[in-house]
Amino acid sequence: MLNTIRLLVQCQNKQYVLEQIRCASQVLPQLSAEKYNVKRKDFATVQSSDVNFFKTILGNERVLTDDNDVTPFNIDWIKNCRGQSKVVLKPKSTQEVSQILSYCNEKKLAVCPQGGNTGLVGGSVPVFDEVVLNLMLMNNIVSLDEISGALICEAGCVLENVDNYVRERNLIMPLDLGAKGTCQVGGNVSTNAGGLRLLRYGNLHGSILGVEAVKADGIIIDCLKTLKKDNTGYHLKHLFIGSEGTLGVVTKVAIHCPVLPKAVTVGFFGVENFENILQLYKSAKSSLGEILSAFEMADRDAISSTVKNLNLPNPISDYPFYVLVETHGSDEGHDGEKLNRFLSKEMESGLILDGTVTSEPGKMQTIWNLRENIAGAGLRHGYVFKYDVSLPQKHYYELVPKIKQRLGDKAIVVCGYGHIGDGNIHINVTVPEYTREVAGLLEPYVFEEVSALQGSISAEHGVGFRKPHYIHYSKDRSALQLMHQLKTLMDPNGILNPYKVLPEEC
Ligand code: FAD
Ligand code: 2HG
Ligand code: ZN
Repeated sequence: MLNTIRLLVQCQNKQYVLEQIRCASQVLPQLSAEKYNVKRKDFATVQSSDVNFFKTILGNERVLTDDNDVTPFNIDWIKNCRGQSKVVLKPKSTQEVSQILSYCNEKKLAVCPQGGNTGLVGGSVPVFDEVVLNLMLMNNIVSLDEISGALICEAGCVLENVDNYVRERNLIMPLDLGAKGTCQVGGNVSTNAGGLRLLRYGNLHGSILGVEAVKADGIIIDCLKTLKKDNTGYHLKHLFIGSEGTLGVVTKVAIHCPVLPKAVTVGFFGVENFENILQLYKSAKSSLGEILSAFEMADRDAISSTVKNLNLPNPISDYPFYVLVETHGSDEGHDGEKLNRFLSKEMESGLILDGTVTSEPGKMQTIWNLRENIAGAGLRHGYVFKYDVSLPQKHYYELVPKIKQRLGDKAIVVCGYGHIGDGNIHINVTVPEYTREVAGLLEPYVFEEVSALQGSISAEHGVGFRKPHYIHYSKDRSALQLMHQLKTLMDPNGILNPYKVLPEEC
């Protein structure tokens, strides 16, 4: 039997296109429930009467039940997880979300909130037959205050679309990530997404001014303020930022947009060893100061496999490590000069072996394309084990050679790259296909090592379905107990994104 799966594929020109891929059913990812041996919780099963009720709210068009239509919503971006949902709902308003949740809560039907489905920890797809609540049609921009930079938009707005909208008004979104063409602002908020410029613009707990969300029982929580300062009681918006759809469905977001930089410059450098990257980072902070907007690193294997697998150009030749530096400032001549001076100084010192600096949009794009496509390039080998961890910077790269040695020829590529300015490394291990043997060599080993170094087992991608049973490596029991209490308070029937984030016991 052949199934048609729609997959989102990132192209060289950085657009995401919807590619129709026909593939044999056996290449569909294994069901998450079987792969990870999960027991279904005691929720109700969707009946035809439930579907009929959903249709009375949304109409026939926005209730998907056909297998071919539902399948893409059951599979995550890295094709690691596959749920078994039979119904996808596409609300267009907060009221509709409220009606749906109130009904599901009463009937004890589990719900999986979903945005662009670019999440990397299996949180965005069901595990069993949870109702998928996809926010893609809630995609209106509500308002923009061009003086304060406060934007209000619906949760289903695609990040790149919002960014384009505010750019036309001399502002930018405070976050940027490789999935920007597909991920939604609501998904970004729900995962507390970090991304490429967190170093400069901070994380979403700082940029989000307000949130509107719907609780499991359908009650709409209106915290949609656009004020920078508002100390009237508990800062409830923070409960929804990073809670990965387990405490409520985010329906609207108020976010502070910084000013569009007049000058942007990008440098791409070859570096001899990891210690030199750390020295370079220290030097960049002092030489570039307030204009530094990104400081990213990638090792040779990350870049060479991306170049090879996706046929992308590398603007410099082959080096053990690479660093991408970006500046956002207000004076092109001044900023370019600063970055060029930094390049000359550090080429002389030997920290930089070779490099290029550019302010030409096309050339900057080529460099960013290379960096942003690392995440998807490994999928060409078959299967990728992805680890997204925070470590003290001096220990940042230690795990990569250890994992290489541990796996030997069982891995095709083991590479490290990421947001070194934030201490966040992504370790990708590519193999021809998922095997329990390699999984067993990697987990819990990676998490034990991270914990021993006082790191976090999830820096920016979240806990999702893949990490609840490892969360104790980074969260104290007292904190986990409070998380459970909050969950019980806000979602007593546990219908919102079950099997995700919270461990069964703590
Ligand atoms: P989804 O994947 O649909 O959902 C993610 C989680 O949020 C799920 O638990 C889901 O239930 C929940 N959710 C989604 N929408 C809502 C809502 N409205 N209300 C309540 N819960 C909701 N992450 C980073 O932090 N930094 C990066 O640099 C980065 N780069 C990426 C690059 C690529 C190529 C890809 C594929 C992913 C990347 N990610 C990155 C991971 C991912 O977290 C982000 O892409 C994004 O924040 C997820 O948004 P989404 O709309 O796709 O959410
Ligand atoms: C990135 O920084 C993303 O490119 C994705 O966070 C990382 O896929 C990954 O491992
Ligand atoms: Zn990242």
